[in-house]
Amino acid sequence: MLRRWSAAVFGGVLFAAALTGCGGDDAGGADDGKITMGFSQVGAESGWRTANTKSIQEAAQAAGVDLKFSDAQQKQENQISAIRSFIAQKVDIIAFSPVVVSGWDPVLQEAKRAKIPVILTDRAVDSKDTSLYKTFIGSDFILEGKKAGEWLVKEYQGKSETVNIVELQGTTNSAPANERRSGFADVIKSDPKFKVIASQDGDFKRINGKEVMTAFLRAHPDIDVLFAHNDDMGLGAIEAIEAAGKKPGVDIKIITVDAIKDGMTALAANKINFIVECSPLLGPQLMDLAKKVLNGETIPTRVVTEETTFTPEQAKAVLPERKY
Ligand code: GYE
Repeated sequence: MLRRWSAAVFGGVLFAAALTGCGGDDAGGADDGKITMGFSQVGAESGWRTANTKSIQEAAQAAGVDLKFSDAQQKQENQISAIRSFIAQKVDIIAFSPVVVSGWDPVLQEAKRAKIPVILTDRAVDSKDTSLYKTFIGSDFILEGKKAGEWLVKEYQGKSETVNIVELQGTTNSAPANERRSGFADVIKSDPKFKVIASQDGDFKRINGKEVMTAFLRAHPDIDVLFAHNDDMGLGAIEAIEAAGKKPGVDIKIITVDAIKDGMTALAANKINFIVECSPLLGPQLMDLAKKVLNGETIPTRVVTEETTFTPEQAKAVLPERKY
């Protein structure tokens, strides 16, 4: 806990000096000069999430930040109670990755009243009042969806037959599911040959990807393309496709998002055709911005992660050095 006020007695005179611009009056927590950050993570639903958690924990340690980490198991109510508990503990700063976009205003107002600054990481909220958080660090999910769509348009250039697409969506009402879906739809609508014949929630999990794809395959014998909102759902779908006696990447072309090691391995093996990168390594930037906020420095209200895309050849080239 950082002390907001420090009192010192010099020659019988009492001075009170403001040390930092950090929020929250001092109470509870040790006066060890350390920043205390409460972090509410979405869960452990995917390889991306595991890498993101590791990045945040390692960066906190490297930055000397005392991290109170809480896993919400993909439930908004767990995130809300974690944030309330961080407020009660009078942490210096709260960071969280909101599982869904809506329903955050009341708890964010509570943090604001307690003068505890909030940073959004990875996923956005739909709050109209942007004074409820200091900044939002993470990817441009619309752009990711567009990149997926652009690859498809190029892949089927010059062909006129209908392209039947199925979509495995991330968690319903989460920023990445909403935005990857709309970015993709925006690009493919330019050509009526592209038809999304089924689109369903797979909750960003491998097991759900397998289940939903199994149902898709039963209902639609003529699937040409799968767009999965993350690698894990795509990897689950590959199992379903193989179980149905089809060749992933050949009979059904597959596009995914994230570029975690398992996804890149499947890409290099030509079971996935294209991956749009989404970087989970947000920890160092988060710690840096948290320090700046607590020092009263002005920071950008949006920090966008830089990302690329991968073909099978590119995956082969980078796989040996891929850390996550
Ligand atoms: O793509 C997915 C994870 O919010 C960007 O969440 C993140 C997404 C990521 O479960 O794998």
